[in-house]
Amino acid sequence: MSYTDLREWIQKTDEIGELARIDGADWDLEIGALTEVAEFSSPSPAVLFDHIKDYPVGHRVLVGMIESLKRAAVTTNLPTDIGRNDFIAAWKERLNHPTLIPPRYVDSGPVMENVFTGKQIDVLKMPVPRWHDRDGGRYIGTAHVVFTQDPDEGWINMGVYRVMVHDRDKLALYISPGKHGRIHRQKSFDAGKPLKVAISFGQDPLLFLIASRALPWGAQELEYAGGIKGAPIDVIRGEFTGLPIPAFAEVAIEGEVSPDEVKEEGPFGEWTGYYASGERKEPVLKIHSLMHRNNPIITGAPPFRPQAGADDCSSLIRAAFIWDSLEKAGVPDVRGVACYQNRFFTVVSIKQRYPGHAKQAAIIANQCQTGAYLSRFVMVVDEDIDVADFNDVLWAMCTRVDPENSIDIIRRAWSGPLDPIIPRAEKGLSSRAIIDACRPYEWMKDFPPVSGASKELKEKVLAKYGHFLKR
Ligand SMILES: Cc1cc2nc3c(=O)[nH]c(=O)nc-3n(C[C@H](O)[C@H](O)[C@H](O)COP(=O)(O)O)c2cc1C
Ligand SMILES: [Mn+2]
Repeated sequence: MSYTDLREWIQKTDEIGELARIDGADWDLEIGALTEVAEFSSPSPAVLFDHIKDYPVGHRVLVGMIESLKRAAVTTNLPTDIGRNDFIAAWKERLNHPTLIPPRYVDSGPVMENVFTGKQIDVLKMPVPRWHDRDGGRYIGTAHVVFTQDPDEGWINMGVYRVMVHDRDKLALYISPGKHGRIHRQKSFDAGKPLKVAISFGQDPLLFLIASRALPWGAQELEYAGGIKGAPIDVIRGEFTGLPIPAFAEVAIEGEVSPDEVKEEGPFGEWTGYYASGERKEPVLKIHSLMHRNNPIITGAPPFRPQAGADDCSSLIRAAFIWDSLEKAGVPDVRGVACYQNRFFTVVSIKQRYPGHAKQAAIIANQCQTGAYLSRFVMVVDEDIDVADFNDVLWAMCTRVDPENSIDIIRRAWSGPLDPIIPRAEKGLSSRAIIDACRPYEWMKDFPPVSGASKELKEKVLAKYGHFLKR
């Protein structure tokens, strides 16, 4: 096990030279803007904010936890020198043969160093940032973990669903339709009951990472996290909810979401790069108890416009999930998967084995649990295309696609209020383009040969004449 809690994780990140510290920033927009700048710089460090305006020294905010492959490796118990393809392969292997270790319930933990109930509760005693200038409030939950229990089936889910502060003991919890927490909420409301929730707002980055993945319905994400860590996750049992709360969490609350009280949530700068879901009335989360460590650290991952590249940790893990789903659905000879622009554009390469192979891969990649929500384009390419090289991908699209024949549309698929292309009144469904950018199966043997010198010839001429190219 590489580290125990967030504080040890920060130390490790510092040791590998990937931690920046910024003192003096304002919780109001400055932390958000600095986070955006750090995220789009290369290399992109994790940033620990301290001496935050209006707050006691030591009340901190940490962002950029898994923005580099090295930090993602530290977090997910993989070697720090791992490369892109090995990282995907390791995750694919984990999904194929998951190790599940149930959490260990303990009586107490650092999270209980300070416990508040009733009138003593005030979440704004912590430096909760206002991340983007049009945000409808301060968001305490962007890199947190929301625990809920299925009222009928009993299993416990972890999800990342954004949390806005209404006031000192009231929060807004926004869960998109179709997410597990939303189905738990619906089941509770249908039974005329509030939804009990426990939320940690600063915790081992692994828990955040696992909570934000689309594991199958019924899968207990805490057990997956334990499996990856190689040790059970220590949790206390929430007194009010009975739900697990990570014992080493920095900040946590217990509370309930009631069907009877609603209040405006949003707008929020979202991962699409827009404030698309605007402001809606959402059920209010009333806090029953607030607990935090001394000098608490809030973890943050505010969304910004998606990055073009396919090499951020989240895209690599998404690729591994989609690849795993393709294999589990029996699609043979998948050679690569890459995700661009977050959920919007997925590329799969296959070695075409039979007519229809490409279409089958495309539809499963687009409609498996990880691929289905709010995606836009899925493209299938032949095995000679490097899915991680966007030039290669574009070249395949421009030369092996006959738009009239190679593009299909899936209509009325899973989307939601965050989708910028759907008018506000109609949120919920969107279409997908399936692009078959493989050489047409029927005549692929006659497809024009690819031009360009062979690798061997290039190596040979470089060895002989390469010095002429150097300046
Ligand atoms: C930083 C971050 C913020 C997220 N915010 C939300 C959100 O506000 N609402 C939501 O429904 N999903 C949000 N998600 C996506 C869910 O966490 C993700 O779909 C996850 O699979 C949900 O868990 P579930 O599959 O157990 O429902 C967010 C993900 C990340 C990484
Ligand atoms: Mn889940």
